[in-house]
Amino acid sequence: MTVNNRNVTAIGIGSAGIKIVSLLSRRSLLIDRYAYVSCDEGDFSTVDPKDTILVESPIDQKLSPALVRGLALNSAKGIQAAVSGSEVVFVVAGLGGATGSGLAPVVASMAEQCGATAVGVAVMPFEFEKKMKFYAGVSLRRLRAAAKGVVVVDNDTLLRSSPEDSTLANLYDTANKAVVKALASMLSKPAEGSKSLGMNKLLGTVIQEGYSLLGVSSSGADDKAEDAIAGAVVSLGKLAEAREAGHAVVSLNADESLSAQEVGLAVGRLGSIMDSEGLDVEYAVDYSGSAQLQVSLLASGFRSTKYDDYDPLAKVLGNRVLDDEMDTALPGGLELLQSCD
Ligand SMILES: Nc1nc2c(ncn2[C@@H]2O[C@H](COP(=O)(O)OP(=O)(O)OP(=O)(O)O)[C@@H](O)[C@H]2O)c(=O)[nH]1
Ligand SMILES: [Mg+2]
Repeated sequence: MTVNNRNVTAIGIGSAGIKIVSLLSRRSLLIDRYAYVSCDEGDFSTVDPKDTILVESPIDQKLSPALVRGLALNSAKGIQAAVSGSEVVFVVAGLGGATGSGLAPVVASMAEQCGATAVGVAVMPFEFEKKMKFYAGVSLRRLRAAAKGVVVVDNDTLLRSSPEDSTLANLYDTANKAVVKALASMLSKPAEGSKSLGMNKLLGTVIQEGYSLLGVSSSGADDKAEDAIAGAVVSLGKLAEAREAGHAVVSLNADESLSAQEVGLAVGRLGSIMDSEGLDVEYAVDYSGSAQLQVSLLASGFRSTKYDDYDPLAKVLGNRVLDDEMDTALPGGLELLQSCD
């Protein structure tokens, strides 16, 4: 039986996407099936081999997102089989490398062609990964065009301390824990004593005009609900104008020391903290945490973000493109090549 009667699939793509989805798969969430796609077999070391799809790539060529997009056509059948029958497909990737940036938009559009609602989860590079920004920006634009909605997660906003005193592996590890905690809190199954969000409210927030951004924060202060919510707003404020948000979901993970009244007041004040009058807010509370309250804030409706600058070509060209997409240049589109059974 599927949870929520939705038949939900999560697909991890590339090194970061696979790590994040494999961590999610160990939790009990509103996700029925998991799959993993990459050009690099090494990415599959922690997942069940039957859930993997290897996109074969030539050994003598440096991969680029464009090359990977082309190579994905050879794996179309496998990708379609992974998404077929799904009502919702979450496509999770770190953007900025070749594999995730190339494959995420293709997998999202294949999922849509197979009748699913595709929702991207795009992890954006750390500020110091400057070389990754251009591919990340271009891929985010493509992913937003291919999927119904995209949750953008910024690696920098996931860290509590500065990156200077840590190895890259540690940074990724910390960021993964934070993003998995946030996504799991929003995709949790209904449980006794907690207030879960449910797929409809989550998708209702993500599938809106403009960008959807995920911010996280925590607090152990006396007024921890308001303190942590304000902290999450500050983290989103580094990416976009908080006041542009029209919809938001907040999930709080704490222990029994968090009072219902405190939650009600803090959530009720979110609109004024974000300076967004009429902000539509949904929330979830889970008491399985600790005295240190963790808040995840997903807000949508942002017209522009810092990522617009990652892809300067898009600003110059507006809606025009330099060259047709291979798939749109075909007389009947991509469907002519492979149909979804
Ligand atoms: N949060 C998090 N981000 C990661 C991790 N690994 C890489 N990233 C980020 O994700 C983006 C893409 O990196 P990768 O996932 O390594 O790239 P890939 O998709 O495997 O592509 P190639 O290996 O270049 O073919 C980069 O901007 C990194 O900042 C990870 O484990 N966790
Ligand atoms: Mg990789």
